[in-house]
Amino acid sequence: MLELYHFEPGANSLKSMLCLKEKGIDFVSHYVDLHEFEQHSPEYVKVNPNGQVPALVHDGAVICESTLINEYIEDVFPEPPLRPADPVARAHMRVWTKFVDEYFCPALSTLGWNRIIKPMVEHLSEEEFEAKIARIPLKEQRDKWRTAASRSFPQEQLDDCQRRVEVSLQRIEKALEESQWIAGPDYSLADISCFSMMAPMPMFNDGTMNNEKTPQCMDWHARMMERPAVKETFAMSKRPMPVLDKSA
Ligand SMILES: N[C@@H](CCC(=O)N[C@@H](CS)C(=O)NCC(=O)O)C(=O)O
Repeated sequence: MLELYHFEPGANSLKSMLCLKEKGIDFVSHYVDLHEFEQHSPEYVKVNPNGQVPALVHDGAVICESTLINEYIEDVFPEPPLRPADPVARAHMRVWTKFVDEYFCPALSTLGWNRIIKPMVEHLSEEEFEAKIARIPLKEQRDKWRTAASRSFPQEQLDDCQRRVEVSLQRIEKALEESQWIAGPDYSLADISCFSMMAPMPMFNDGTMNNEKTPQCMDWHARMMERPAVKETFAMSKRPMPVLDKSA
């Protein structure tokens, strides 16, 4: 049996949901509501000791880390292939997924947290907030929650994150000028990783991703949105997109 613990089809949850859907694999969906802090519940921390989504459980074996979940899914369910067969092309594809995990996603995440977390926690009393923080297993995450809740990321750090997002988009734009999909002629886990970060970006309307600045990304995004697996994954959404506070 295959079970996926995930939140909305966005970011790292989207990455693994999309991989399963592309392969047509049935899975038991466990919705972990980040707005209710369910990822930090003692029951969920037993599944993923980092207190983060997604997590895959296959016949009792737990796999964490979205990119590694996708590699595992590909190993166990190789059809249809989402990795190039050629070892060099496969290595290049993995450079993309590593780039997303280490460079693109952390920058985007800091910008997102700066906007989203404060409205999520401001109804809590100080005691309630502290009780939520105390359940977070990783110190780094406790620190990030506190900083985001008080919107105290230094402006310099936010500017640098925005710069990194733009560098990421330019790099993806260039790749798409050279081939139909991000890691070459075939659709792969590289497209899934990048799209998981970029899916809502055209809607932000903040000048980062649009027809003038990133036409290839926009064309690729439209092609992604037409994929049946993408449509099925978004149909699993339970909440409307959070309203972004553009002033933050
Ligand atoms: N490296 C991890 C990152 C997972 C991650 O950051 N998940 C976010 C959602 S996209 C999360 O659970 N955030 C809630 C929290 O940290 O409290 C992966 O790729 O799976």
